[in-house]
This record gives sequence, structure tokens and C-alpha cells, in this order.
Amino acid sequence: MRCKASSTTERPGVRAPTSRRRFMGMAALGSAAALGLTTISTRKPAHAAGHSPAVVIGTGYGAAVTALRLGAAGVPTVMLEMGRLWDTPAEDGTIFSSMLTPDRRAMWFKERTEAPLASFLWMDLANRDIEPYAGVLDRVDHGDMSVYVGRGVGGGSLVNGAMAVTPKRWYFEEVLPQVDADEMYRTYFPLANAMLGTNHVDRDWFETCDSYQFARVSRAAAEKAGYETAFVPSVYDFDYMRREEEGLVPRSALASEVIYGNNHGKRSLDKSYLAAALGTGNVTIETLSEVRGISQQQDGSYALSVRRIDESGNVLGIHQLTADHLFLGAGSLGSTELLLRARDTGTLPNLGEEIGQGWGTNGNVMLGRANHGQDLVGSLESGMPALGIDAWDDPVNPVFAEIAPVPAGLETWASLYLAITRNPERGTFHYDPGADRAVLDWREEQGQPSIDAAKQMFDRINEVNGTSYRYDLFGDTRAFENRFTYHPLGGLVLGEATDLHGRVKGYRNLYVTDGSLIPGSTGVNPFVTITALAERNIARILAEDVRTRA
Ligand code: FAE
Repeated sequence: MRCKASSTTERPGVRAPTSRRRFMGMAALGSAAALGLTTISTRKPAHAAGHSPAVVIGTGYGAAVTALRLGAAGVPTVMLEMGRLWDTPAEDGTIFSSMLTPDRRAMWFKERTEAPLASFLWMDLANRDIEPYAGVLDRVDHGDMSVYVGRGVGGGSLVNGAMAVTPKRWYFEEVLPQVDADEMYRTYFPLANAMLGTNHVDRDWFETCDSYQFARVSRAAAEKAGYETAFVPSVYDFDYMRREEEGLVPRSALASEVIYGNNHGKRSLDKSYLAAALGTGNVTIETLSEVRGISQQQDGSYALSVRRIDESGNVLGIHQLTADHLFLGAGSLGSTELLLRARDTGTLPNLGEEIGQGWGTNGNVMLGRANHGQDLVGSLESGMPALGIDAWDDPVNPVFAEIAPVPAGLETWASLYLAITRNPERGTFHYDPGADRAVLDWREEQGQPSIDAAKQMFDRINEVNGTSYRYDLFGDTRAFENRFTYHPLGGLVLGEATDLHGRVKGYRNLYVTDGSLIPGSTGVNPFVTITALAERNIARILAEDVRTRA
């Protein structure tokens, strides 16, 4: 019997967006895309005179939550997003390009794609030369560390693996001890999951489908070594995925689509929070609009300088916008850079030394194992992980290793993992005036604790199974890749750079709402934590700081 993927159940006090509000928002997104507009709204934009009661920078998780709650409270709100809207098919009939045939849509102004799996059998098979364009995935290089981020309306939700994981409570309490964990686990984590559309894979289907053969092979190897695995909830619609495998609907997760966007199946933020935000009628999204500078005016409001570009990167102009309340949701790199620049160029001189501190990789390290010839993973691998090796409660060596796909469309005899480890190392940012950018101070050896932890787990798995590492995946002969992260966290840490609800110290009505609040680690994939924390913070800010009309 096949049952449907189950959705996160709604609980009392947990309200998913009304379908009418979301429908209106989706219609606004669709028509803006069809007409090629860079202003998306269900009503006349709220900032005709260059001023808005609230401005939110970015359209990722923290930003989307904040805009919805402001809009629902009747506060006219403008969101500024440096990337484009991803809602209209290109000439080939698809919105996004796949990992097997990436084109200019894949990356943010690069001449060649930069896939995290740099090689296969030491050959660079995954990357292609492309035309520089406002594509959906960016890799921001900071010396020994490269950070992957999403660009476009929806931020990281457009490119991520959709794994919607709530952290272990004991670890959350350790990472953010001043946050009321009872309230988070009773109210805000369930709210975040309901709003995001988190769902669970049907276990019977998982055990028999082709798409997760790769995960079952990895699970068997882990269990043989005494490790437990855990199913991972997702915001990819597992029921859609089942129908993909049955050939009933167009393929996305099963057509090697992940990091350059999914054409179907994924509940990215433009289909959840952002659609609901637009549906309030109070939220406007301006795309291809990068905030470059923030200053405070005499009356206490904030002035932003915003660089407008076209999709080819031509600068169309710099315009000014002012806001009474300013929310930074530009992600760990983006928000940290904006405040560092403002502090060090003197436009927000009261910002303190805590700006740019406490950054971490969530202990990310990637590795592959070579399987025995008979342990086939199959040629069909779902791009969306559904299982992890869960040893996070191990007091000696806590590791949560996501069993990741290699959706190459052929048998690879490889098992891939993105391990999340408890790496205590932290980086800091400084402002480089010559380049006018924030630079991350992080040395490659700071990733070594992540390698050591993952190695301990996977040495054991290899030993028990008689298998070995893959040395051909990361462009040279290394078995562990710790020079990139998908999970940048910190830079504007809660309770340090801000108060306990994201209010920036030294300034009134200036807030941080994204992953930069989290001090470098969540122990699991981070977007549910970012979303839940943003829900908690904006509830308090709306109650205490903002005059609402609702
Ligand atoms: P984020 O989503 O990064 O959004 C920031 C937005 O601000 C972006 O749209 C930027 O373009 C925009 N922006 C930046 N600077 C400016 C500026 N100056 N002016 C205007 N706009 C600006 O922020 N997490 C999970 O929990 N599960 C997963 O399965 C998972 N897989 C991942 C796979 C990949 C390939 C990647 C890259 C990430 C993955 N993540 C995953 C991480 C997750 O997407 C990330 O933690 C969140 O997206 C961070 O949310 P924020 O709200 O901090």
C-alpha cells in the first residue's frame, strides 16, 4: 500500500498561511515574472515617496518571516533583493537549469560553474563555461573558505537540499542558552515547520523506490558499524517525488535538479512565506536591488543606498530609500558586511566590536566512500536527501552526517555525505576599504576538527564494511573537503551584536533577522532554526517596537 507523504500537523496556536493570501501572492509573483517587472506587489507599491515604515533587506528565511508578520500587522513593508525573481520559464521551457547541463542561470556572475563536487575520477565533468548572469547560486570566496549562498527571491530556499531539521533540544539550549527553549519547542519550531510546509517521506515507499537506493546502501553500511540513521523531514513534496518516479509528472528532484534550482516539487519561500507576505497587500519586493550603504538620519530613520542592476549586471542607477524600521535579512555574509561597512566607514559609528564576530561553518565537511561492486546505488538518485547518520548524541564524537546524493544519472559506486560536526573554531570578518567588502578571517586548519570528527565516524564505517574513501571528488586527492560551507552562521550573534531579540546594539529600530544571529553552529541543517528564531523575534518586536494597524 502506498500512503501519501504526511505533512507536519498543525497545532493549536500554529497558523499556516491562509490559502487566499498565498494565492494572491502567488498571482502577484506570476504576473510580475511574466511582465518582467522588478517590483512585485499585490497593490500600489508602499514607498512612492522613497520612504517606507519598514524595509527588509533580502528575501531568505529570516527576511520572509519578518515581512509576512509586518505585512499581516498592517505595516507597509519593502523588501530589497539583489537577485532576480525565478518564476518564468526561459526559452527552453524551464525556469532553472539542471546540474547536468548548467547554463548562465546556474550561477551569480561567473564565467564557469563552481559545483561543490569538483571532479569525478579526477575529471571536471560537472562544470561548464557560462555567460556571466544574475544566476541563482553564488559561491563567495574568502581565501581558505568558500561560502555557497542562494541569490534571488527566496534566497537559500531556491538552491538548498530542502532538509527541514529541528535541532536537538539539548544542543539548541547549549548554543542559545538565553532563548526560552520551552517557547521555541512549543510554539516557534512547530509554527516554522507548518509555514514552511515540512513533510515526511512515506517509509514504505522509501524502502522500495529506486530514488533512495543510494540512501539504503549507505544506511546498511552505517548500521553494520553500529550507527543509527534518522529520516529527515523536507520541504520538497515527497508525494510529488513519488509521482515523478512513477512517470506521472515532470521530474525535478529525480532529474538532477538541486543546487541550481528546482523546477518542480520544492516548497521554496516564494511558494510559502513570501507568497503569504505579498498576499497581505502590504509587502512589496524590489528585485535586482542591492543595498550598498546604510546611514541614520537626524530624525532616527535609516537611509539606504540601493544599487539597481539588470540581469546582465549593468548598473542602472543608485537610488535612495528611507525607513523607520530596518531589518537585515541578507544572510550571514550579507548582513554582516552591511553593518561592518557602516561601522568602519562611519555611517553607523555606534556599532560595537561584536559586529563580524562568532562566524562558523556549522562544522560542514564533505566526503565520499567507494562502495563494493555489488552494492549498487543505481542510476536514479533523488536530489533531496531523506536520511542522515545520527550520532549527534554521542558525547565523545557528535556527528550528524546527511546521506547526500550524487545525481549524475549513472551508477557511481559512490556514497556521498555532508557531515555536520561540532567544530568549536570561529571566524571573524574585517572590512577591507580598498575592496569595499567584508573579508572573512578563516584558516584551512580551522576546519581540521570537522575532518577529525568525520574521519572517526567514517574510518569505523569503512573498516567494518571493508570499504575506503573516494579521493577523486574534490579536484585533487583529498578525501575530506572542508574548504566550503553550505551553512554560514553568525557574524551578528544574538545577545552579543544584538539584544536577545535581534535589536542591534547602539541603534533603535535596527534589527537582524537571519542566520547571522546564530553563533556558528546548530548541529543540523539550519533553515528551520533560522525561521523559528525569526518568528520568535518579530513577535516581540511587533508587540513592543512597531506601531501596527491590524
Ligand atoms: P539567505 O537565505 O541566504 O537569504 C539572504 C538573501 O539576501 C539572498 O537572497 C541574497 O541574495 C540577499 N542579499 C544579500 N545581500 C544583499 C544586499 N546587500 N542587498 C539585497 N539583498 C541581499 O539568508 N539548509 C537547510 O536547513 N537544509 C538544507 O537542506 C540545506 N541545503 C543547502 C544546500 C545548499 C547548496 C546551500 C547553498 C545551502 C543549504 N542550506 C540548507 C542552508 C540554507 O539555505 C541557509 O542556511 C539559509 O538560506 C540562510 O537563510 P538566511 O535567512 O540567513
